[in-house]
Amino acid sequence: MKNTNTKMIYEELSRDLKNLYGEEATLENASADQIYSTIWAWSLKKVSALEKYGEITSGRKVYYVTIEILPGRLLGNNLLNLGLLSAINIVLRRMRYSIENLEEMETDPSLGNGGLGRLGPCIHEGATSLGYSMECLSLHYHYGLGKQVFRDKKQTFEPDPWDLYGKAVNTRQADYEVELCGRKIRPEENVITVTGYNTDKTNSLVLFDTGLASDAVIRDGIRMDMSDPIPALTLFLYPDDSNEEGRFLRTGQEYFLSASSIRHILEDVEKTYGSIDSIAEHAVIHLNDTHPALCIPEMVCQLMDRGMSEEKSIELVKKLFVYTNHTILPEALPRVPLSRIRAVSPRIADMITRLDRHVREKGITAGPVLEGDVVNMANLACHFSYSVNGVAEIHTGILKKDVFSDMAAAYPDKFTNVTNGIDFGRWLRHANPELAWYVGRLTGGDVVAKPSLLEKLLRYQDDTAVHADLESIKEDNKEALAAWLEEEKGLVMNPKAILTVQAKRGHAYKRQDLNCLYAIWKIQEILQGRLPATPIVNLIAGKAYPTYEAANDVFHLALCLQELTKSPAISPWFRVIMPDNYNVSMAEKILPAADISEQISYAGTEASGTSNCKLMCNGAITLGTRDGANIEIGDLVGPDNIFTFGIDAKTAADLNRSGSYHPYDYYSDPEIRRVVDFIVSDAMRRIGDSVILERIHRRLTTEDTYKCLLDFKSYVQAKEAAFRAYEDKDSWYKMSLINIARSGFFSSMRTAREYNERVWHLGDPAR
Ligand code: 26Q
Repeated sequence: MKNTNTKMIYEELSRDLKNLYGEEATLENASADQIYSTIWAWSLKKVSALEKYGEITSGRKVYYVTIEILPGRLLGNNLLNLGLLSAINIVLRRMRYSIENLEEMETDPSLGNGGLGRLGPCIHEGATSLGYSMECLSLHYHYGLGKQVFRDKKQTFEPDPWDLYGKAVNTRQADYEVELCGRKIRPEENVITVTGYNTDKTNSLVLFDTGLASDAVIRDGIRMDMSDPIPALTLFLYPDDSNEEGRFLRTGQEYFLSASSIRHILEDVEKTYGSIDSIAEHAVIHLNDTHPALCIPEMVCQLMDRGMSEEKSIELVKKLFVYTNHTILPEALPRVPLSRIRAVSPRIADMITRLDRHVREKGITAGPVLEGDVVNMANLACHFSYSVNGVAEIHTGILKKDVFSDMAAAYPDKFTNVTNGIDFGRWLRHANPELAWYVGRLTGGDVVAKPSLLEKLLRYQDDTAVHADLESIKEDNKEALAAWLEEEKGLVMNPKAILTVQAKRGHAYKRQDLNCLYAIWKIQEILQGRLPATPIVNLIAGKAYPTYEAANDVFHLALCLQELTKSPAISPWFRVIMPDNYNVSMAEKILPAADISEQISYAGTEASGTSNCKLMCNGAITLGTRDGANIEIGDLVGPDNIFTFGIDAKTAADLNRSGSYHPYDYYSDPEIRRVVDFIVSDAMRRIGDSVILERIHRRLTTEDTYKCLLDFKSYVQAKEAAFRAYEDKDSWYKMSLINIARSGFFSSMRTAREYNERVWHLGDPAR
C-alpha cells in the first residue's frame, strides 16, 4: 500500500489531470484548482481501493451514534494515513505548490461545536488504526452549526455549506423507511470512508439525510421557518430551541438520527449475517451522550416488529447499548416532555412508558425514566445500557458519587471510566509537522503509530540544545499563525509574544469571563507602567449557542477587549485576539503555536476537555484548575510542569451545596472591584454595547454562578507565575518537553483500546 515513489505519483497525477482537463493540461501549467481537484480525486481512488472492515465478519462492530461530528478536512489526513503525504509534498514542491496551500481549498464541515463532536472522529481514527470495525452515524446537516461572524463585536451566524467535501461522499437511498411526525421518510445515507494510520482497512462515517431539506425555509442567517419540521430537519445542527417549535424540531432531529441508525444497524447485521438472531454477538451501539437515546425505544420496537416478545426485546437491548456521558450540567441532561416525543412518534412515546414500567416492575427505584410527563433521557440511557462511562477520572467519579449516585448503587458494575484521547496523526503529525519530525528523530520511532514512544524524550530534558530546537519550532509555528491571522482574519499577532490560548465552546462554566478579567487586570497594570517582560497575546476562540445570552455577552466583552488592546498604549505589551469561526482546521494552526494552554473551568464542571490534550502534545504548558483531564495531565507531568490554581472540585461542590458564596464579598475587595468595574467604564462603553456590559457586570457581582471572583486572585497569580517562568527559556522548554513526552497517554488509540477491553469487547481485530 505504501507507495512513496515520487516519480510514479507524478506520472499518475499527470495522467489523471489529463483525463480530467484534456491532453493539453500538465502539472506545470495547471491552475491550483485543477491540481487540487486532481489530487483530491486521486487520493479518493487510493482510499476506495482499500478494504472495508464492515465486510469482515469476525467479531463485533461498534456503531457510534452522535448528533455532532467534526471530521475536519480529509485530504491531508487521508494522505498521511496512506503514507503518501511526504511524497506528495515533494512532487508538489517541484511545481512550486505545497500541500498546505492546497488543503486550504477544502471546506471544513461544521457538523459539531466542540469536544463532543470532535471526540467521535478521534476515537474512530484510533479504532480504525487498531483494526476495529467501527461505524460513526450522524446527520447530514447541509449548513452545519453555522459560520460564526462577528458584527459590531457580537456573534452572528451564517449558513456554512460544505459542498466541496461532497466529492468524498457516496450517497445512496436506504432500503428502509422511518416514520416521523406522521410521515414516512426513506433516508439518504451519505457515506464517507474513514482511514486509519498505517492500515489498509477502512471504516465508514454515515450521515443520514431526509432528502427533503429545503432552503426555502431559511430566513435571515440561520433562522428558519420551523412550522413544518421536515424541510428544516437536516439544515442546521442545534436549531434555535428558544421556542416550542425549535424544541420540537430538535426532538425530530434526534428521533430521525435514532430511527435511521437503528434501521441501518439492523439492516447491516441482517445483510452480513443473514439474520439478526445473534445481533448482540455482532453489534454494540454506542450512544454519544443522550441526544441519540431514542435509539433505545426504537430498537425495542424494531425487535418486536421482527417477532420478538417485548420482554425479550428489552433484555436484548440491555446487551447492546453503551452510553457515554459528556457533561454533568443539569441543563445539558435533557428532560423532554413525553407529549413532544408523542407528536414526533406516538409509538416511541408509548414504548418509553413501557420501559419506565419495566424498570419499576423490576423494583428499581433509582433514576425514574418518566417523571410525570417528562422523560429523563439520561436515566433512560443508564437503565438500558450495559455500560455507562465518563470521559475522565474525576468526571466518572462525579457521575458515580453525585449525578447518577442512585444508578451506581443500583448497578454497581455498570460505570467505567475511559479517559478521552486525541488523534496524534492530526493533532501532532499533521498540525505540527516540524515538531513531529523532530520528536520522531529524537525518539527514533513513529510516534503517531506509537505515541508512548514520546516518553523517550525525557532523556533530553536537560539538553539545552534540544530546548533551543523546541523554541525555534515554536517560533516557526507562531510566525506561521501570525501570518495566517493577518491574512485571513485581519488580526495582528506579534509572533515574538507569549501566546496563551483558550479555545473551546463559549460556556459560562468554562469561564471565558475569568480570562477577560485577567485581561482587564493586565491592561490596568500596563497603564500604570508595570510592563510585562515579554509581550503577551491572549487568544480566545470558540463558538457559543446563538441563543445563549450569557456566553454571547462574554464574547462581546472579549471582542471589546480585542478592540481596546489595539490602542498604542497597550498593544506593544498585551493584546487580546479573537478570530471568528474557530473550527478543526483553525485549531490545527493555533494549537501548535501556543505556549500556554488555558483550562480554567470551575472545578468539577469540565468533564474532560480535549484541547488540553491537543495543546499538551504540542508543547504548551497547562494553566488550569483541578478539573477534567487537567488532573490527569498534572499527575503525568508532576506539579512542577503545570500551573494549577483555584479551588478544587470538592470545595466547589461544598460551596454549591451550602449556598454560602456571595460574589459581593469578593467584589468588596478594592483590587477586584477596580477590575470588575472597568467592564462598565467609559472606556469600555465607548467601544461596546452598554446594555450588554452592564448585564455582565450585574451577573458577576450578584450571581457569578461559576465563582470567577473567588478564583480571580489565584488565577492572576498563576498566570503571572507562568509568564515569569517563560523568561527562563531552558526551564520553560524543559517543562514543554516533559509535557510532550508524557502526552502519549492521551492517544485516541489508547482510548479506543480501553473502550474495547472494558466496554465493546469486539473480539480479534480485523488486521
Ligand atoms: C443538551 C440538551 C439540550 C440542548 C443541548 C444539549 C447539549 C448540546 C451539546 C449538551 C451537550 C453538548 C455538548 C457537550 C460537549 O461538547 N461536551 C464536551 O465533551 C468533551 C468530550 O468528551 C469533553 O472533553 C468536554 O469536557 C465536554 O464539555
